[in-house]
Amino acid sequence: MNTFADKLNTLRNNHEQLITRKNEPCEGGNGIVTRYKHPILTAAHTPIFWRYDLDEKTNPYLMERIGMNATMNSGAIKWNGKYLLVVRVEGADRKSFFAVAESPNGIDNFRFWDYPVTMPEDIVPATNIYDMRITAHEDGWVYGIFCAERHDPAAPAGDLSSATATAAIARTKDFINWERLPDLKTRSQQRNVVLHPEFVNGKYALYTRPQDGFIDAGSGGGIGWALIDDITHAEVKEETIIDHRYYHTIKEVKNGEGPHPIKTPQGWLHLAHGVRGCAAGLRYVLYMYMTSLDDPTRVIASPAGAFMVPEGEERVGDVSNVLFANGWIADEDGKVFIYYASSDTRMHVATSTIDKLVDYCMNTPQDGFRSSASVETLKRQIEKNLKLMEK
Ligand code: M1P
Repeated sequence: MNTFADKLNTLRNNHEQLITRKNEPCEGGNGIVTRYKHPILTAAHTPIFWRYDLDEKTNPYLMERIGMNATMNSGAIKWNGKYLLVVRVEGADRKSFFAVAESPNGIDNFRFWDYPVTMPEDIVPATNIYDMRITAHEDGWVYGIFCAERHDPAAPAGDLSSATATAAIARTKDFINWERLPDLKTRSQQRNVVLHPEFVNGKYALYTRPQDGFIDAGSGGGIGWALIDDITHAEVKEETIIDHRYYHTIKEVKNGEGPHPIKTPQGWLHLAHGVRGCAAGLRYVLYMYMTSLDDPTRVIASPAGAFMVPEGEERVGDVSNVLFANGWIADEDGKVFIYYASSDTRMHVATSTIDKLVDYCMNTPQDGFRSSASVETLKRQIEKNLKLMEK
């Protein structure tokens, strides 16, 4: 019979093997991004000392005491030479919290810091917090904007599902100590709110996602933009929709900004998610667009369709058919690490370069919004290629 010490040893060895496993690029693909063979973070990557009471006296069977369910939707930043993810960890109790995991190379060997983030509360405590977007702002602070979910105070008695989504704001200089600022004041509910890294006209600028209800974007229209006078008492007074939703597209039902855009000489490069409804439920895919450096509210490139969709095992999980990204890192050499979650369950990385992503945005045909327009676009490419192939 295995002793407690034997079992613990096996647990530790298996865990260490998992988190130090080398990741490998997948062959093939569409030339725009390279996916990797293994997820970079799963619930099983969380430290053993989070999940197990390691004291034989109080846990003689060495059973898990605090289950972890998922590691998903993570903010990302390069910090002191390391690739840092602020991971949305979801416990077996369905509560999400933030925990930092770091890797020396951005594609494997992600290891969680010992303690999760202790996030101070706003005046009205939130039930659930998730999906942090990280922005190292030019004011010198690193901001984390995330969703704070609370039970809807207007819900009729017995309705234990209706909730409200609010953008919560915190800032840090070390990812350990966080200063919580008051939640964003807005007319509508908000999720997927992201801080632009630079001042615009001397003000903080936010990408927003106005929504009619907790789930329903409704009249929200798409990804919005708002200038904020004072980030320590942030209020959206005016909101302009900059990236609209359209009928019969991948963002027909909802969309939302991913991480903050990357500045390139050709414009701001954006990663976002788009949602459509189908018989299988909501389908979440990633898409890209670009905005002008002179006027970040002006869209200058809008490639049609999805940039990445759930593939293989990515399609299945707690909430199947979902890709969601709220973190990416652009290295100085132009390599881009895209951190995405699949099906609200696990984290992956895909790599590309700024040049390729700009090329993708600028040279992928736009949506013509009708089948006949798509056929005309396709015919133009075929005609050009056939002429080339004749030569
Ligand atoms: O379950 C899929 C996603 O649903 C929500 O996305 P959105 O804000 O676009 O509605 C969020 O709850 C997100 O966390 C989740 O991954």
